[in-house]
Amino acid sequence: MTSSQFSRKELENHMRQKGRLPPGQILTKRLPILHYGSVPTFDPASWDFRVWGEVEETLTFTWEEFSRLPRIKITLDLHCVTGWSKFNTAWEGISMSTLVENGLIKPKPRANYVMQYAEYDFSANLPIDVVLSNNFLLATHYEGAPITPDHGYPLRGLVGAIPGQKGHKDVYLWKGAKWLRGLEFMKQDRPGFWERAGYHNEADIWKEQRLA
Ligand SMILES: Nc1nc2c(c(=O)[nH]1)N[C@H]1C(S)=C(S)[C@@H](COP(=O)(O)O)O[C@H]1N2
Ligand SMILES: [Mo]
Repeated sequence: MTSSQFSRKELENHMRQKGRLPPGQILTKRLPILHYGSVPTFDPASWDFRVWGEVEETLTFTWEEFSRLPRIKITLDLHCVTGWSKFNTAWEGISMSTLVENGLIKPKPRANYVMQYAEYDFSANLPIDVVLSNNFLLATHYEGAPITPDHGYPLRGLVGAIPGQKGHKDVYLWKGAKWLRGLEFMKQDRPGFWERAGYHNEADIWKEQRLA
């Protein structure tokens, strides 16, 4: 099914039958823009990406260094806590599990959680196993082009459901930080921006863990 030939409702029923529509969600054809605050500007000369906390080595990447990291392509179903789901979205970016497998990032054994930090003090926390699974990406491209400023250019944390695959921990979209600037590996969990504002810490889409 391509989304142009069918009505929104037909596509939604199809996804429900396939078991891909989580409880309480409706299908949307376009990708909404949602965030707190304003859209930051990107300056490649001053931009950096930091990795710190429970890691063997603290790292700082320039934009030039970061752009040279190997990228992969993945397709994800995105589910927003406000009730919309956008299916089959195509992304490109850096896989955290690849960076760890390559030994570029070396989490300590006691690293259990990861905090994403973005521009303007936005943050989002996740268990390390979610960050290292196939449904989490440090995304640079959406639908074949660099992510637009509204959606997180030049880099965002992104988490979604892999179409037709259960068994990953699937969480709402707020668990991926747009305009991402760093990752802190942590022994103990801490709430991020929306989690402190009352959203559910775990955010499992199949259990409808929206608010705490
Ligand atoms: N930096 C930052 N990232 C953020 C947010 C935010 O407020 N600031 N909001 C989150 C929420 S609540 C959602 S639903 C998604 C929306 O992503 P989109 O605008 O690309 O659809 O971004 C997430 N990442
Ligand atoms: Mo959201």
